[in-house]
Amino acid sequence: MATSHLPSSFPSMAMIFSFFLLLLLLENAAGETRHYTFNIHYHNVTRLCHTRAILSVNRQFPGPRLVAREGDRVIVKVVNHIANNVSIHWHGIRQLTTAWSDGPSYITQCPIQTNQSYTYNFTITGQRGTLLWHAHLSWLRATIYGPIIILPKRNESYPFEKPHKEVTILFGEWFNVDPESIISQALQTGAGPNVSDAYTINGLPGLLYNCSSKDTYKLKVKPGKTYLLRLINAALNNELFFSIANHTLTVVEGDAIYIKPFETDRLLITPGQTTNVLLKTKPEFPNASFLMAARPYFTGQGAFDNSTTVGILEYEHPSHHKSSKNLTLFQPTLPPINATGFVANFTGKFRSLANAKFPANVPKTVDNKFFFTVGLGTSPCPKNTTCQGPNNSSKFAASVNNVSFSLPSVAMLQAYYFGQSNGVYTTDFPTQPLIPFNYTGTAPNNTNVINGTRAVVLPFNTSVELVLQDTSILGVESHPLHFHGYNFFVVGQGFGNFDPNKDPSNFNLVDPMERNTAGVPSGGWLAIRFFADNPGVWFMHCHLDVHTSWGLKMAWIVLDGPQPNQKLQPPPSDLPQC
Ligand SMILES: *[C@@H]1O[C@H](CO)[C@@H](O)[C@H](O)[C@H]1NC(C)=O
Ligand SMILES: *[C@@H]1O[C@H](CO)[C@@H](O)[C@H](O)[C@H]1NC(C)=O
Ligand SMILES: *[C@@H]1O[C@H](CO)[C@@H](O)[C@H](O)[C@H]1NC(C)=O
Ligand SMILES: *[C@@H]1O[C@H](CO)[C@@H](O)[C@H](O)[C@H]1NC(C)=O
Ligand SMILES: *[C@@H]1O[C@H](CO)[C@@H](O)[C@H](O)[C@H]1NC(C)=O
Ligand SMILES: *[C@@H]1O[C@H](CO)[C@@H](O)[C@H](O)[C@H]1NC(C)=O
Ligand SMILES: *[C@@H]1O[C@H](CO)[C@@H](O)[C@H](O)[C@H]1NC(C)=O
Ligand SMILES: *[C@@H]1O[C@H](CO)[C@@H](O)[C@H](O)[C@H]1NC(C)=O
Ligand SMILES: *[C@@H]1O[C@H](CO)[C@@H](O)[C@H](O)[C@H]1NC(C)=O
Ligand SMILES: *[C@@H]1O[C@H](CO)[C@@H](O)[C@H](O)[C@H]1NC(C)=O
Ligand SMILES: *[C@@H]1O[C@H](CO)[C@@H](O)[C@H](O)[C@H]1NC(C)=O
Ligand SMILES: *[C@@H]1O[C@H](CO)[C@@H](O)[C@H](O)[C@H]1NC(C)=O
Ligand SMILES: [Cu+2]
Repeated sequence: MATSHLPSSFPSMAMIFSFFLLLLLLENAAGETRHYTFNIHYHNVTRLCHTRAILSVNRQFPGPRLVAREGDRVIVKVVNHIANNVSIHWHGIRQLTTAWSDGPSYITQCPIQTNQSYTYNFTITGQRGTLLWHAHLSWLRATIYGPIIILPKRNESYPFEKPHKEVTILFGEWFNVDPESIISQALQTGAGPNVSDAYTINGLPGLLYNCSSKDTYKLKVKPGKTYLLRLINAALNNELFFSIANHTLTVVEGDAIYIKPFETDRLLITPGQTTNVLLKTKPEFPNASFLMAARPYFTGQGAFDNSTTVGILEYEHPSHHKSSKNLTLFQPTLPPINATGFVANFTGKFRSLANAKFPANVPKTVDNKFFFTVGLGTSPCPKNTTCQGPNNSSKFAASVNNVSFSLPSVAMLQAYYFGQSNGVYTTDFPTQPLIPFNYTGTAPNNTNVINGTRAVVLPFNTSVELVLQDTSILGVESHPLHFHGYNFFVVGQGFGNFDPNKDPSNFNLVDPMERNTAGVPSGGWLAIRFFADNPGVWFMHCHLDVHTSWGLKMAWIVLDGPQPNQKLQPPPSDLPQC
């Protein structure tokens, strides 16, 4: 549907006028259609004095902004000009009845092969704020990512001060070598993969790295204004702390959900999460510039990229200031690398608005209860090969309820829709651990996972409670879990083992945070609730890609509802085949 405009010399015949007015109103309610083309190309990029032919969209790095209003239809034609298979995920978009456009390879679609294309087609319903898009096959999202900006409907405003300007800040991870070779080698040897060489802000590592001073992101601001920063963590394997020296931030939104605003000078953002913050600049031009910095929150055992990316918050100096060249540069203080207490406090501050306009539709009763352990484990080393995983005799693996998920060779959604699941997946995913143990105590002797492509089936519109429990099998670790096709409510979190008798009485069923990605606390648990109101096959996985590669992923199958608008739509004609 194209946008139409009423000409100023429109005839005054009342009937025709009201007819067109009605059309216009209907169109506003239904939204506009936004067309994009994403061409995936090789693109030479130099960072840290290393030039690499990265994979990117439209030869932009980070990729293009996808901008729409709530209620709009978005149509993105993705054309693959590279040797790899690829697919794109619109991370956080609900995809109500349009699971075919969700994007994870071998879950909702076969990948788009070389020289082929696929047109994603979805509407944005009941969401506004910041999200991201990224490749969803192997580690391709290391360079194939970009922002999704969903503006409020026309004539609607933000539930907070109108910003002077809006700025997108994407965090990423830069590798001097091809990330695909890193993960394929790691899966071969069973070892932990090599870590990244830098973190980036809008693709730029910043001046703390060698050979990088020119590649520093600069945000120029005016004094006495309010800026809306749309923060997006597109890093592959790391949760990040972020802070701007001498400035307090007001958090107003997370994962495209407005929240009760709160102030903080430091924040945490996990891969897959987005956070909108208001930055109020100082009332007068300061004789100083300020660094913004991001570096990891890390709770695991192995190696990690312990470096810091910085950008500069620079006040545009008024004419009577001759130069800003010699200004003092202030640095922010970030929490310690393993500041789990800070993280728990910080995540606890997020509360839904839960008002009449933006209600928190939390299930008060539960139809389906699940208890899933998440964490690392091992796979045995194949006969006559040597492995470099745990004890140098096994391979790293990861699992949910000890099932390490293997991707099928055809898309699960197609297999489901056409009734051909036989040999593709089974529906016997365990609803609780098969062998209970002290999840955060001494690890069991047998750390081996089992492999499988197993799903949970949910009847339409039933309510779900899921407790995600971290395990200490190879050391406790924080896991940012991401749900496709759904937002969920974080009704509780805690440390140690979840206690089904005691903990539910403390659940927040009034104004819990609603989001698509939430951290399972290191050595703790997270309780979430949602209504299974979106039919399809939906991936759930850790958003640290190394853990996803090791199998920390599973799938939910949500059945159709009785009404036509509660059923999975038929597949588009250009759906890629395997
Ligand atoms: C990228 O760099 C390589 C090696 O320098 C060169 O052969 C190739 O033509 C470049 N590709 C593009 C798209 O510029
Ligand atoms: C997108 O989907 C809508 C609803 O199914 C359909 O009417 C429209 O033709 C589709 N557009 C494209 C370009 O596929
Ligand atoms: C910035 O913060 C530092 C440390 O708290 C303080 O010493 C300095 O005066 C502040 N500078 C400005 C311009 O606010
Ligand atoms: C990470 O780097 C900082 C310096 O930037 C250092 O103080 C800290 O000990 C390092 N932590 C680890 C775990 O390597
Ligand atoms: C910057 O400071 C240095 C030393 O304080 C001085 O020599 C130089 O002239 C200054 N430059 C500018 C542009 O003010
Ligand atoms: C964080 O790391 C420090 C230094 O390695 C250690 O002393 C401390 O116990 C750790 N804190 C937590 C909460 O794990
Ligand atoms: C977390 O919050 C509690 C209660 O407000 C406080 O006592 C504790 O010091 C905080 N911990 C950290 C690490 O900030
Ligand atoms: C493994 O190695 C042994 C001894 O070198 C050999 O006898 C056996 O055939 C090998 N097995 C496989 C599966 O390659
Ligand atoms: C589990 O292990 C932890 C840590 O060793 C211990 O404190 C706790 O008491 C154990 N819980 C149970 C139920 O055995
Ligand atoms: C685990 O291994 C330890 C040390 O080898 C042994 O003492 C213990 O009995 C084993 N536990 C089980 C449950 O097999
Ligand atoms: C599970 O899959 C991994 C990776 O594909 C493989 O190395 C391992 O041998 C498999 N384990 C079993 C028990 O089949
Ligand atoms: C691309 O995907 C197809 C379909 O799953 C598969 O047969 C093929 O091997 C893949 N190609 C590459 C280069 O991975
Ligand atoms: Cu994880």
